[in-house]
Amino acid sequence: MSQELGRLEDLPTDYRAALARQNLVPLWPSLRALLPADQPQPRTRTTHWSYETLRPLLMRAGALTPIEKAERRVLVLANPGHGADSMQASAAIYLGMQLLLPGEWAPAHRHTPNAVRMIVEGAGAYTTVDGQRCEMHRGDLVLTPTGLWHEHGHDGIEPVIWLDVLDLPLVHYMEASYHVDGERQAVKPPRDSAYRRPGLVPTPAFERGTNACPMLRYAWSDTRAALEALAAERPADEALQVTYVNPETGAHAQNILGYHALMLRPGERLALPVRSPAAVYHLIEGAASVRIGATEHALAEADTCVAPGYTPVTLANPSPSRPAFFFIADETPLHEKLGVYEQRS
Ligand code: GTQ
Repeated sequence: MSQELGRLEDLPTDYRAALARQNLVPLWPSLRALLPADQPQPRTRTTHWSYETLRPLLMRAGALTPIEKAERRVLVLANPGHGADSMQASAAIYLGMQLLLPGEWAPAHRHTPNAVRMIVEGAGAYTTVDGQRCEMHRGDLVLTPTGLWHEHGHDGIEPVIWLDVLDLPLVHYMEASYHVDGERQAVKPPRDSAYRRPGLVPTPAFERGTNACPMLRYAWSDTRAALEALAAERPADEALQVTYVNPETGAHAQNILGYHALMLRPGERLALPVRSPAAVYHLIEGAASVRIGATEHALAEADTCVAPGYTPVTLANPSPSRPAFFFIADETPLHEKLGVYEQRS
């Protein structure tokens, strides 16, 4: 049992004032909050954003605010545990739902935080990343890694909506977040085709490349096919998950946040191990329930929820006939690099 420690109020006011004048703070009144017993006390709260509720509000933003006045027309999914102003889904994860209307253009910029987009609905939009034109189809994952120019365009006839996932809260906390505006990019010929043949990487001059971001677009048709293939081959008690990796290194596709796709067979229930990183569950296809700690959330297609770290999560697919597909974003690479990654079950 840990000892009750002295409180700030126990100290004489003149002493507290003298400390404050010298920019000094006593540790002991805050020690337990800084280092809670046995496990962290996350500010991140389990939160569920319903797409059905969010979508009309985002469409209204389309009518209220022209793209020129927004640059990026985004409604941020702000976790109430962190407060609306901090624009955080978790300690390290930012989530935003972005709308681009036909003919609109979100101008080129680059910034220090890494971003990915998970396309939710619509067709005809594209993101140009470092001169590479990445088409956006539902379920595709498009990477805009740190420092690379990116802009969004739309040649189609219906609204396009995607989920932005950024490591912005962490990069901002580190006082390393900034952006630079740029000119419209010239589109260059594709240079990632070789990486689309699994098990092969280009080795010009008989050496492995050092291409930090060899793949910028992961097509949903490929990801879904990979999961279906796993489902056909693996025993029924094996979880069906793939991780988006850098094909040069096999490491996570980005340095800070990890990205995965998970399939639940019809009727499947999957209890995930309790782990230190917070995680975001976005339902690409089907229906599912997500139990996070003591609360259960019924997710419809395109719904998104976040679970704090150190919290048990159980996913279930209530449908007897249809599979369910999740996109998962988590803080695993960050926890691993920092040496604080933990799994408890
Ligand atoms: O599309 O470049 O949700 O720069 C937040 C910041 C999207 C983007 C966001 C961004 C973008």
